[in-house]
Formats: sequence, structure tokens, C-alpha cells
Amino acid sequence: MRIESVGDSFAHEVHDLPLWGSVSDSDAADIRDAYRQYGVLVFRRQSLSEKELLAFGKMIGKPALYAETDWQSAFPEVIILSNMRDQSGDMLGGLANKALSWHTDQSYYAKPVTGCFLYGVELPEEGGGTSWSNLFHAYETLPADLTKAVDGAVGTFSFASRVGSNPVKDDNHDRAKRIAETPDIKHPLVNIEPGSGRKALYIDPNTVTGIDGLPQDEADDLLNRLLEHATQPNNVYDHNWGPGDLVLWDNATVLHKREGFPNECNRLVKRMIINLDPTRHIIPPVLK
Ligand SMILES: O=C(O)CCC(=O)C(=O)O
Repeated sequence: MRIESVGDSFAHEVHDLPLWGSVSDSDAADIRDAYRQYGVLVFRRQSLSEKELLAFGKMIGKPALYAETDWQSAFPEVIILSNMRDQSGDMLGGLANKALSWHTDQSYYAKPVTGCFLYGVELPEEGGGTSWSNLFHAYETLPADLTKAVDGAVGTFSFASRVGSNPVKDDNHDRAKRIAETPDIKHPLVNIEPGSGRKALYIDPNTVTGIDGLPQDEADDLLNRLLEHATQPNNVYDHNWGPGDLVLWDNATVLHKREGFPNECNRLVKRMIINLDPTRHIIPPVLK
């Protein structure tokens, strides 16, 4: 097994490790270390059943269930994201073919599940790429005035705002129920990794609606400047999907976005969320 950076980006690729075979304890430990270190890990052209995907997930952390039970696949921990329909015309999974702007998953929860796997099965010829930006590097390279402004800042994270900013057509998801179950909460805008003391920005456009103690226009301006800084091209990894690609990311330390794609093209990816070890990974704390 070799772990090398992908091009010049922060993302790293694990080479020469068939995940359908048995993964040794020492390889699994190296993968967990690299995942924590880099935030995005890529495995190309794997050939995995859901059972194998789930078994690998259990080597990385504790797979969790999604709120979106209507997107579940054969194993409840695995969900499907797709624009494809079954023979009755029902969507096979969630999110259809739409573009998704920069975001991070679950930030609107008091206890976000931060690990995420995406496994490509059927990919469009055009569009549908996914990109990630590194929030450790973003924090470390902030200009001094932004560091001063964001250190100690507390953001309001709102699921209702996120959903409102991104209305979904062709989606079988019960959003009204989810909004009612998910009140606004607060997290720090900078988190500290346990064990290393590394700091990462924690921002989520369309979900962070305000910053404690700042007038709305100043909060909006600060959030826009942080996003612009974090998503500069030299801090972004763009993944061109091939069938069998598996990408792992840590939602506490990277942002991600997805390109849209033509609805005539099929795309089907499988997704899992993983509880990561809280003694080694940032789990964004909830604040009063
Ligand atoms: O489908 C993708 O590539 C990414 C989906 C995504 O952004 C998400 O599930 O949060």
C-alpha cells in the first residue's frame, strides 16, 4: 500500500490496496492516520459489495444511520444518491441531478457525524464531479485580520436556512418534518483537533446564518471572506469520478460541493456516514 498526494492537492490517494480483500490491522491504522491528517482519501477503481463497503467503514469508525430512511439501500447504513428511477417511476435515491454549492454535512446537528464515504457506481460522462476544500489549510493561511475576527467566534447553524436556500425538485425527502425536528444550534467557527492542537475553520455557507455579537451585515461579510479564502483553487481538490472510486472525507475539516449533470445521464453513488474517534478527530462542539 502507498499513500500519495493526488497531483499537487491536499487530498491523498491510497494505491495498491484492494478493499475487497482483507485489510491488515497495520494498513487500517495507516489509513485512519492519513484520513485524519489529510481530510480526503481517495481509493480508485475498487469493486465493492455493500457488505464490503460496510465492513471497511467499520475499520474506520462506527457507521451511523441517516435521517433519510427513504434513500436507504440494502443495508440501512448505506444510502443511494441518484437521479435514476425504478420501474414505477420512483426515485432510487436522493439529490437527483442538481448542483450542490459549497457545504459541509450535518453541521446543523448538535452532534454531527463527521466521517463520510462516497462510492461511485454509475457516473455521467458530463458533469457530476465533486470538489473538496481543506479547512485546516484555510485556517493556517488566513490573513491576520481574519484570524483575529474568527478566533473565538460562534456561529448559528440553521437547517431551515439550508433547506430554504436549496429547494429540491424530484426529491423524495420529507423536508417539512426534518425542519421541525432540527432547531438552529451554535458551533464555534474554529475547532481544535484533539491530540494535535491543529485548528480548522468550520463554516457552512447557507447554513451559518449569523455570528454571536456581530451585526448581520458584518457577519455576512466575514463569512463571505472566509469562504472566498477557503475555496481558492490552490486549496481545492476536484475529483473526476470513475466507477468503483471510493472517497472518504471528514466533514469537520473539509467543505465539499458537487457539479450538476444532465438528467439524461445516469449517476448513482452510495454514501455512508461514520462516527469518527472523538479522541483523534474534531467533533464540532455545541455551544449555548
Ligand atoms: O454526490 C456527490 O458527489 C456529493 C453529494 C453531497 O454533496 C452530499 O451528499 O452532501
